[in-house]
Amino acid sequence: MVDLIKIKDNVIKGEVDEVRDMVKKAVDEGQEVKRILNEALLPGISIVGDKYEKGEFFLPEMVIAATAMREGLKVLSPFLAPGDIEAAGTVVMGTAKGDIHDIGKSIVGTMLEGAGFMVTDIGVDVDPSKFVEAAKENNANLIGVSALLTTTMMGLKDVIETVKEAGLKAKVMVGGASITQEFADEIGADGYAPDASSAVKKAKELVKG
Ligand code: B1M
Repeated sequence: MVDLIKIKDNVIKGEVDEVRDMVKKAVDEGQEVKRILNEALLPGISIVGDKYEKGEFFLPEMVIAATAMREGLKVLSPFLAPGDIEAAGTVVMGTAKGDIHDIGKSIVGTMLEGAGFMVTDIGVDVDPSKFVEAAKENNANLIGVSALLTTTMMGLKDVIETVKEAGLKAKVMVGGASITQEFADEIGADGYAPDASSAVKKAKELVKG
């Protein structure tokens, strides 16, 4: 059996091929996909963040670890989103302007797909007007915005205001490492979730009305 701790260590070391191959093997062995995500990939990238904060890691290490994490995630994605369920709602997901972090946003998007939502991912560093355009194009009833930097948090408020100004009925859900319920309330978001599974719960609540 593939040791999940070894996968976690390989994320930290940025061993891209090792992570992809070990995750594949773990899936093939029948290890639970959510455990691979929650006990190997997520703690791995979280330790990388801690090391970066302490000055033990620098940007290149963070980039390569994120690449390794994404490779692992690619293997898990089809299992997180079986995609054979009737649409529960239509969501446009993106990361706020000035912010290029996309791992959390992608996990949330994938989990929403897994729960039956139609998800359009509009990427990272997204201008508020793009959220509105995409929501109109896709007739979305939910807009999801992620932000990880203290410098991009206020971008969430810009999205909310732009959506209101455009007269859209779509609800706005926010999340990301630096976001709290208190902040979400302060900027007038319709919903906030601290992680991917609560994001699914919150999204279901929001689209119900
Ligand atoms: Co960046 N970075 N980074 N980084 N990075 C953080 C966020 C940081 C906390 C690291 C640290 O100092 N400890 C710090 C921010 C400090 C702050 O502002 N408070 C930081 C910094 C400073 C920076 C740069 C400024 C570094 C520099 O250039 N000097 C730079 C900024 C670039 C930019 O965006 N303009 C930068 C760059 C990068 C990389 C490119 C190297 C890479 C990103 C690669 C990529 O995404 N493709 C990176 C990474 C990997 C991180 C850390 C290590 C990990 C982020 C991550 O993917 N976490 C991060 C440290 C940390 O968070 N511990 C850090 C895993 C992911 C699953 O979690 O995104 O929180 P998260 O998503 C969760 C929940 O938050 C929630 O569900 C997800 C799943 O549970 N969620 C939602 C997320 N979105 C949601 C939306 C919802 C609901 C829930 O509704 C819509």
